[in-house]
Amino acid sequence: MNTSREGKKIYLGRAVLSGTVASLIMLLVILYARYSLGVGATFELIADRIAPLIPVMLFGKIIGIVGGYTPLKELGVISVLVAQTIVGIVGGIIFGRLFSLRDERPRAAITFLVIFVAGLWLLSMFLLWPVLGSQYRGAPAKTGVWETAFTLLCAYAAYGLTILLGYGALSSGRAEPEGSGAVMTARGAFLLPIVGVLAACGAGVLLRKLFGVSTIGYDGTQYKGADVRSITPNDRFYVVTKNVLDPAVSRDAWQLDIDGLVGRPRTYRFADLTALPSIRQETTLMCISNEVGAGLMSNAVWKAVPLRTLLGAAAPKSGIAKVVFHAADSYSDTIDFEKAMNPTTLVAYEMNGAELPAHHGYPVRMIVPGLFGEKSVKWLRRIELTERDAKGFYQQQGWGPSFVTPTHSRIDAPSAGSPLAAGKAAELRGIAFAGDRGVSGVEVSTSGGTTWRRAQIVYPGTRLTWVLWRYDWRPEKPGRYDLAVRATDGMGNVQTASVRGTEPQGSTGYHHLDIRVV
Ligand SMILES: Nc1nc2c(c(=O)[nH]1)N[C@H]1C(S)=C(S)[C@@H](COP(=O)(O)O)O[C@H]1N2
Ligand SMILES: [Mo]
Repeated sequence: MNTSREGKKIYLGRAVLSGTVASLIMLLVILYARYSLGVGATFELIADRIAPLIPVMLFGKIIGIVGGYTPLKELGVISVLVAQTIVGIVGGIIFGRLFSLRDERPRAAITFLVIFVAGLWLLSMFLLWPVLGSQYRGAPAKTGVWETAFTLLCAYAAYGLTILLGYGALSSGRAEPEGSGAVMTARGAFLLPIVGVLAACGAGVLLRKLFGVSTIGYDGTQYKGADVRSITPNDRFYVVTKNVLDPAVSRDAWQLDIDGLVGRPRTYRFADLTALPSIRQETTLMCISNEVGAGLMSNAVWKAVPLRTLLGAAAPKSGIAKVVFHAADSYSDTIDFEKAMNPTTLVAYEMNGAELPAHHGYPVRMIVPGLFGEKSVKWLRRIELTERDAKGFYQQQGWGPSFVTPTHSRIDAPSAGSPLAAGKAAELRGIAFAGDRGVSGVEVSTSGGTTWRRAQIVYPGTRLTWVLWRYDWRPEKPGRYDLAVRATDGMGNVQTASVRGTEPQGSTGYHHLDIRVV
């Protein structure tokens, strides 16, 4: 009685131990392939598979609850790591149970393990199919699919082998007598924990390295405030990414495919692309998640090949509805064919005279003026022409349907915290942006919007960029003032005052600033 209960405990202990160690080995394989080859890891693939299925309003709510996009991503990674370990341990327990039932060759246990490993792999292939092509070194999706499939196979097989090792089933080929799951072979008892500790150390080292280059350090970087300049320096350009680990594309592994409904599918190496006639175009980008007054917007000069040059060379067939941009991180977005043929829609490879920084899409990204930053796909890898009404990563959540940038304006100076002196001149400054419609005027109110005065445009930019404005104000009396700003776009339409949140079509309303005059 006592011994069998004891035996059960040890059987369970052994099963959990081998399941845990095997899960660690599996993790080690996955992390190693991610770190050294840029193969998509489970925690990225699963997140990328699930994220587009979350309805936009729920997505916003979840982000609110967990305190931001970055915490949500961290939670996602941790959940997947915990879940895959639990699955691994459960596999170990079932194996152990079957193993301890037999007194000959543990055939049932081994059969189970083979089915478990193969089944998990097939299930992964099936469920993760749409994102298996992720390849963070920038290799084509076809290569990515094979690499991911092979890596997962290796990882799961390593898991299975570790379980076998843990039970000595490899060396002895013979199970121990019934009930003696209690007696662990001396070798297994000794080896398994050591293997576990080594695997844990290895996984820890890789996780730390990956954490060091993760997007947690820079995702959501804003550009705003008193020192905003007309052109945003590359290292201060706002950053938004769906990833926990951004692609680190190798120019040599990279190619750009143009396919779908075309007469002449095309593949460009980087040198082929840069050999084409290029233009420099200043364009401001803004994220759809940019709240009124926020800094998820920046302006740069992009060196690029107009997309229509590439589309023209591919001989588009008739009936094309959408052009889909696919990226190395399995991100995608779409624009109408007509917009794609607009001469200002660009395939860009330089930003402010330098090669594209890694965070901004190295080596090649889209620049789509007039529409939210979502459409300006980074780490571009494939352009697909289709007659379908294809939907992009965020579009699938239900963002949109319009992605046209509404007119935005912002007060950058003074800052809300610093009081002004009564009777003294103060300079109000800020930006205004109206997608690809240009800004024809900016007005400032120091009375919460009851009266408006014209601000001076100090940097006019172009139709595709923001403007910088200033306004000299001499507050006469001490007190609290409600400053506000509004812009008029190039079509003569005054920015709407109606307040709208970011989901699902971007925020609107006037930026107000509460200023104390003393
Ligand atoms: N491949 C890829 N492209 C992407 C994204 C992404 O996550 N992956 N994010 C998009 C979003 S939401 C925005 S707002 C812009 C931001 O570009 P930036 O980081 O260069 O400012 O990139 C877009 N392109
Ligand atoms: Mo965005």
